[in-house]
Amino acid sequence: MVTRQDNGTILERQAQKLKPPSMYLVVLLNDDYTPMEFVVAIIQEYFNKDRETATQIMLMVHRDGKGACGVFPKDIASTKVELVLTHARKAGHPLQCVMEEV
Ligand code: NFA
Repeated sequence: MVTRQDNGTILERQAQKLKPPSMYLVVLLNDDYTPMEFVVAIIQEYFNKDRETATQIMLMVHRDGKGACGVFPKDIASTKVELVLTHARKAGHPLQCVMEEV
């Protein structure tokens, strides 16, 4: 571990070792009960998509079983998953939302 903070060469070597933060897809999973309209509204609200794009994503999840809504750094992806799940549970829907490392 490097303790000197005032040496430009040492700090530069440290910086080169830093990896960019891992990115995570936030993925919605299909189920038989959550209304399509609710899923579209969720995608618009939490993933900043317009209604047309949100509808396309919803239909992909409905057809293929899963679909990505966006890619984010870990803490933001985790927060979005929790917000979506909390919203869905409050509304009484079983919608599932997970994150996958890219
Ligand atoms: N499959 C659900 C239905 O037919 C719609 C849905 C789409 C649910 C995407 C979850 C995710 N009502």
